[in-house]
Amino acid sequence: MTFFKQLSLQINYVFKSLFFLQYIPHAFFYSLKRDRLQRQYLPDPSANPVIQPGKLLQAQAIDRGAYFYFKQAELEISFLTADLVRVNWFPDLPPLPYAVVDRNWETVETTLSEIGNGWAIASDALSVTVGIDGSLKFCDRTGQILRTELPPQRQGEKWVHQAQLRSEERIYGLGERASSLNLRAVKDELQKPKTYQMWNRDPGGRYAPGTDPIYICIPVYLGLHDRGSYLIFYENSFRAEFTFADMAIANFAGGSLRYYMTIGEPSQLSDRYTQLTGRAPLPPRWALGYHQSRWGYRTEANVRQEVKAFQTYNLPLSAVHLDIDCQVGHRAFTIDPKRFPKIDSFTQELAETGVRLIAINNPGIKFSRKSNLFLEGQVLNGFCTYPTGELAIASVWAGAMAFPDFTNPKVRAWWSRQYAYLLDVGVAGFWHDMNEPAAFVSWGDPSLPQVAQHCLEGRGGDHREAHNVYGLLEAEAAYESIRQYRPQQRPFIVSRSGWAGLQRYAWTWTGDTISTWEALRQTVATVVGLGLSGIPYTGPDIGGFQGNPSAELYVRWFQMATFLMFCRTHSSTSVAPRTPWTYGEPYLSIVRSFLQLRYRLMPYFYTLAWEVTQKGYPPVRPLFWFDRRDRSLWDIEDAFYLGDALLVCPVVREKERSRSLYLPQGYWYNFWNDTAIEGGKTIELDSPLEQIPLLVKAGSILPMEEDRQLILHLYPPVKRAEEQRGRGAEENSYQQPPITNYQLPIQNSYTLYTDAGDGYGESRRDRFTLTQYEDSLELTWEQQGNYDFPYQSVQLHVHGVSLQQAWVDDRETPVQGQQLQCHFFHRVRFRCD
Ligand code: NBV
Repeated sequence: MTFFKQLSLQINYVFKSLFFLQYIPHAFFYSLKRDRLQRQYLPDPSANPVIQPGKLLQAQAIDRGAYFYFKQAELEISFLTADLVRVNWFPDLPPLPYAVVDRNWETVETTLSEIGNGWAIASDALSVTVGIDGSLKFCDRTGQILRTELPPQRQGEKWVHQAQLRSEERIYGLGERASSLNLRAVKDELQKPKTYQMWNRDPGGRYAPGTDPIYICIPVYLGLHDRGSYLIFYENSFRAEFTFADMAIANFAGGSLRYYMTIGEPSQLSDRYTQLTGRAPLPPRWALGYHQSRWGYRTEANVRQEVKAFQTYNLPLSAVHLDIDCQVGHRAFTIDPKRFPKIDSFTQELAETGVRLIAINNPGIKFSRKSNLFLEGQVLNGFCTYPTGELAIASVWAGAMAFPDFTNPKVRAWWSRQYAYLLDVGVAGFWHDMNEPAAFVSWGDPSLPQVAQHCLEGRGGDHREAHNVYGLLEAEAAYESIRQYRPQQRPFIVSRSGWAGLQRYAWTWTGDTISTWEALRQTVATVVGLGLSGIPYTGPDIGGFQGNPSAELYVRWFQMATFLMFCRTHSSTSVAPRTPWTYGEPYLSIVRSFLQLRYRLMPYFYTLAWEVTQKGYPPVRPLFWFDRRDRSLWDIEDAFYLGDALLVCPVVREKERSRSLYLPQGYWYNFWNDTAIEGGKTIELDSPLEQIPLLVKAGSILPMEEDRQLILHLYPPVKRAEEQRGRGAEENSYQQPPITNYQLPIQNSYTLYTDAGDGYGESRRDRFTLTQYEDSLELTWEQQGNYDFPYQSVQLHVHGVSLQQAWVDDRETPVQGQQLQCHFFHRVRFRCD
């Protein structure tokens, strides 16, 4: 960076810091008040005795399960499916159904039997043993114990729940964490196991690996050990703390001890969890493209210039995000008409070039009688209050703000209506920021006091319960708004905060991370952890939010984000503007090639999005996803699967030009040069600046598109014919070829999903099955659905074997090198060497 550039950045920084000074007095007095109110009104559970269930007195079979009477507690165990149980201890404060979606669960047969020292309630997949003291054991159908729980403890409103962890056990999830992927691996400064907070938090404009909590805390985790894997979700939004040492300890400030336990392979756990909390709907296809953002696009002219540069540099672009500087005095639902004078035609002009405009919104409403929104909110009685009855007012960007109470259904409906005019002028989606909710403070928790009052659907309660669902309910209001005002378009919402179920309404991004190599590495674990917590659409600010990444760091960050579902460059107002061309050559060309690859992979991305609607699998997956038995995969947090076919190994260290990876078992192809590699061992992979290692699982059919042509890349299941064995076709899932005793043929299937890319019209599923015989390959095609095939032609590209001849529906068709050009077919046979 030149001296003058640095100087101007410094000046900018000083100027911005001065701007922040205006908030200091209010933040100071607010912090005092928050603490005072909490001292005065926060219940103190330690004044109560610790109560355990006591002796089990009686058990009774009920529909789907059993009910147990203890001396000092009651317990209901209900099987929602054969492998998913709901456990509910009483007395409790029933949770509001914010996370769990209504569903008519299948009927389950259960049997209740008395055993040695308690009772067992079982389906044919899972049994729960209830000890005489209230301890529980969860076993699979073979009798393997997957989890052992101690009797719960209740103290006033508080619940403590403990389970034994096996020594090798790994724990993943808890929403969005700037932690290692295995949450148990982390120790604090005193080498004690780290305690994870369940309290959505704005870390104040920047965070680094280790910061906890951050924006999305979800009380769900996946346990993995030698005997199997399970997932537990606590339906309790109260402030809580989780620790994982010899015991897993969950400590809730209030609410219910109601939780869901499911067992099975990691994919089954995601399937069940998203059945319970809902699946992400299909996003508009454009949203899977590239997004450009910056806190600093102040005018229409700024944005126009940026979009033009994308065209000049031949870089694809799908959306531009407008940050708070597009607003009038940082107020919600505003776009300054002076600086965006023709927003209506501007959004249209952009849409003609394929670019959508996304507008930011913060939940706080300017506390002023000159603000209509404030007056409306007051008439509705719709703002959060202190226990004294006064409005809870804290400083955020627009100054003193009142906070809409999204736990009030009337407020959600009112909020929904506010999006309408922005939709009318062509804004294509919304970006929810500061919705933890965040407030400016001088010390302590940067949010509303824990004792702030909420409607909670009419039953009433305080912020300890409502805080974590605040962003979720705001997202619900926005989602409903877009569904109502634009019924032909799929909503696109990005929310910084949220809770279990956020996936039903919104995407998220990983927030204000610093621009360091460690933060880049962290992103992988954070995104994978979010995926295992049910949130499939996420990605980082490419290059980090706070800081000026070097060209190399930006390129490496970009290369990784190319393979995440949400791909967006964004940065703070106090750092140098950042775009793919900021660093000149050769970086620009590298970024361009990755962007173009992402757009070529769009059919693959889009089909993954469809798979999310069907099975709830996170598209970005940990390496143990397909093989939880291989312990070497449990701690890998610098590589990930994108779907079934691709294994992505980002480069997360400066100047690294080759990197090692423990490759999961089976056969793999190097995407860049088709070399076949056998897994089950650690390998070294080249990673020149212009590439990151990318592997394709043998047996995959990888769809790409270019100029209205569908290109199916075919990767034969195994390299050498004598090492194969027969297997059945599997829907979009790769079958691991065992290392010995192979038999031909091997079959793998891939279903490609297509539709109009937006709206709710017809769709089609094209199912391709690749079969490997001794010296030939066969590809068959079955079509389903009424949407017209959107491609003009199909190209088949065979990898890893030398293509000699091909027959399309029994007619010999010339091949060009490894490729074959065709259109519809039922069956193509390839002779290969
Ligand atoms: O709206 C400004 C920023 C935004 O750019 C960023 O992405 C958010 O995470 N916002 C936080 C508020 C201020 C952060 C210091």
